[in-house]
Amino acid sequence: MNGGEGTLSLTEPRDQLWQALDECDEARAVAIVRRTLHALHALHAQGPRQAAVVGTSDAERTLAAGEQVLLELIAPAQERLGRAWAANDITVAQEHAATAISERCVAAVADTTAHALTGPFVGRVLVSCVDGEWHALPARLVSEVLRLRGWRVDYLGAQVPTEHLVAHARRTRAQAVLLSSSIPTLLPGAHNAISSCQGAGVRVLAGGAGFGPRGRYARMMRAEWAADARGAATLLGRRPTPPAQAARLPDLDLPHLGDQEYTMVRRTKLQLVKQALADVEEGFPEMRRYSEYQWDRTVEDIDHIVSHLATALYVDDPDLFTGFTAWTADILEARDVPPWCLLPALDSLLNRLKDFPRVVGILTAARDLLEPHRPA
Ligand code: B12
Repeated sequence: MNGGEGTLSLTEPRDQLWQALDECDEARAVAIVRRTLHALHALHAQGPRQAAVVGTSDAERTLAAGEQVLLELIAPAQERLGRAWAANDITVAQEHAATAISERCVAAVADTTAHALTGPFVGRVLVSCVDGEWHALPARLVSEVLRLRGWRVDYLGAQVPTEHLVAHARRTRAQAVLLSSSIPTLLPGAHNAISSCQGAGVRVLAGGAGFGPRGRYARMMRAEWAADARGAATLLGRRPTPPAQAARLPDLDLPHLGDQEYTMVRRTKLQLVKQALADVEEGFPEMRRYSEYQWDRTVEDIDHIVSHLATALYVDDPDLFTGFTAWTADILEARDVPPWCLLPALDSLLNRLKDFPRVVGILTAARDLLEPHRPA
């Protein structure tokens, strides 16, 4: 495990943790986490170079080791889980079981480090997922790291309705709300949460993959953004930029919404999904023999396509949709479904929405990506 020069290579514990998750072995996973935490703590005690990085007291070394285990051992295991699911190497049930074990691992870090948290709180913040967001573990990791850094954290968990978030922020006089989102289709709701919190005078920091590469969409929505919990801790230590503003309508931040293309797609989503389903069925008569399960998945896929189209319009970024199309193509291919089968759904939407220039641009870019996959 010793990586030389007073550092600890986490490669081995990462592989061991992955094995334990893969075998649904909760006790072993928790033992690996505790063992790694103790090993890091012991290593941090070794020399002046380490002390310069993590602090001098035993408590500081415990907190630094805890943070490292959260972000450099448990988080990468979850990322690997995502890659394994996407590649169809594990089932949804295995992914659920592994995530539940990871939650226990996070709790073990909290228990093991609790004695080292002695000082007064630096301040109080809320950490919450946006409405509709089920990915609670990323927010949990952020919460635990901030706790280790001395913050009092109200962790609100998954899918928190905006009005309740704002009310809790007001009631607790939180210094900031940290919003987490992993999937981009929730961006319009996230924008509402950001502007509502800011309207109530509360600072907002956003994070998670849903806010786009380097937090592109968070910045559009005038939230501060950090790549991870360490970045969030650094930002919280600085004065807020930009200062909190009054609640505002979305098109103040996103003037392109004035063309109504987003509103139109959002409002007619149900009809668009229904029509696309009928068009796809016409192109693929074998769909009539689909089981109820296959049928439901197809409806879900088309619903996803329309939601991503609407979101790409919302943030005026065709890359959001092409990125989603490439991701879906990979997911389908890993399950032996040809990616070009997405084309009839895109064509149906193109046909129905041909008078909307931004829609046409977005769908055409996605079609261009899939066209080479179509059999000759
Ligand atoms: C576990 C999991 C689930 C679980 C979540 C359970 C739970 N308790 O969290 C369940 C089964 C519910 C789930 C559902 C879905 N999931 Co899922 N899921 C995952 C998985 C495997 C792990 C999530 C995780 O724990 N990540 C671990 C942390 C470390 O990663 P992180 O998100 O990058 O967070 C770090 C930073 O981004 C940052 N950060 C995060 N939030 C914040 C906030 C602030 C303020 C700051 C500063 C920083 C910050 O700090 C974190 C710690 O370092 C991911 C794969 C992945 N790569 O994340 C897929 C993944 C996120 N899921 C995905 C999908 C598609 C879905 C579903 C749509 C599937 C479906 N068809 O139903 C649904 C969506 C449900 C919903 N409405 O939210 C896709 C998203 C792809 C995309 N671009 O949209 C992913 C990437 C899988 C993949 N490989 O494709 N999922």
